[in-house]
Amino acid sequence: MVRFNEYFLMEEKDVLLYVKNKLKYFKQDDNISCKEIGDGNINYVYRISNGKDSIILKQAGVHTRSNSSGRILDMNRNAREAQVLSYYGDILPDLAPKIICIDKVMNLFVMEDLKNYTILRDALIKGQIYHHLQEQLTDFIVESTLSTADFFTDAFSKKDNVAKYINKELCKISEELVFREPFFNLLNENSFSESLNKFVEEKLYKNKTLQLEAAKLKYEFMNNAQALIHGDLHTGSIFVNDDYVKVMDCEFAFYGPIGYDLGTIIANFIFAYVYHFNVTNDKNYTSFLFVVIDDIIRLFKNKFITKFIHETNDISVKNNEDFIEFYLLEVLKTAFGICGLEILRRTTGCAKVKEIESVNDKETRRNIEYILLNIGIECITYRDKLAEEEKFMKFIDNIIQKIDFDNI
Ligand code: SR1
Ligand code: MG
Repeated sequence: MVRFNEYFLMEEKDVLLYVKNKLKYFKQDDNISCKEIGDGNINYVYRISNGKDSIILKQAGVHTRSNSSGRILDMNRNAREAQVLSYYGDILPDLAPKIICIDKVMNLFVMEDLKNYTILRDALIKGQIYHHLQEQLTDFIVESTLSTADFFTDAFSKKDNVAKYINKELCKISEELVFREPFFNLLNENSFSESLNKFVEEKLYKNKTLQLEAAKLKYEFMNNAQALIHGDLHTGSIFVNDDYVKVMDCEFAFYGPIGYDLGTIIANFIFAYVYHFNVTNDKNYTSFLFVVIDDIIRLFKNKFITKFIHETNDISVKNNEDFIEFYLLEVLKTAFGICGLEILRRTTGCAKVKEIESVNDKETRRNIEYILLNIGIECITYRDKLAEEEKFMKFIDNIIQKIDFDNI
């Protein structure tokens, strides 16, 4: 009999045995079924159900699931992800799934099944309206990051945690896919509409000025161990229903710049915005997204300042408004730069988004890509200015309005 005391990559039948004999979550005589439901690039995700109740099991494989580059990844990433999710659950119980078990031998964890939730990316593509997105997402980013940062934790535990959450392989993926590939295509996995070849060649592959800015942002990503960040906070990592968002998929978590999470989420709302602008042309929905994105930035700033004022006890910075303003500004500069990079890498690179991939009409898809590339470049270029100003979405609309498709 398999005892699950030595790691192997499970199939559905093994997961059934694991849940029956090892986890003992369901009653012995329950008729349970198991289905692999993962659509991510990295891990294997199973739903196990007795027809009434169900749970989710996530197991790490030795390799990534997708990409011809076939990376070998550290197996500890599974336990690290479960620990980060547990941390999210401790500080924000409504905004993270409950962890049921962590198995460091089988490199898996089991969590609650968010049955009546939808993936946020799919919900936004369908044009669903939720009124809690901006409040809950900013609660999540501000609370989950700042609570682990300097001035909020004691000096020893911050440094111990920086070491504990070192995440070499997953950070390397981001260093390559987010910061390098849009400009150098070393993996030769970039793809986009053919008519954009000249534009990408000139504005990305040969653009030394933009490459310098991307290098500065990469350096910040590699060296600024500011706080525990999610590291891949896109709308496919978030579940949603009428009451809550639930943040998942934090295998990329490590101590990095806070602006990385904020910038990634803004970029992924921009994908939905540009998609609706070009595909459904639903003005009501683009207005909704316009407000959500500007609110995310506004609420992030307010909550960040409030938490800093009320919750730090470090005499060096407490009540020092100039310092708080300086810190927030640095976070925002990074966020707008990362927003631009996330847009560029998902438009040109191997890890695409449904807002582009699902568009079959060639001209519409080309237009979406062209708009996104322009937005990405401008966000990186003008990130310092954007950090100081309000009205980010007005800036985005100006870019869209200026675009001349005849110039491609
Ligand atoms: C090889 S992994 C590709 C991408 O999928 C993940 O969700 C991350 O965004 C990563 O960059
Ligand atoms: Mg993921």
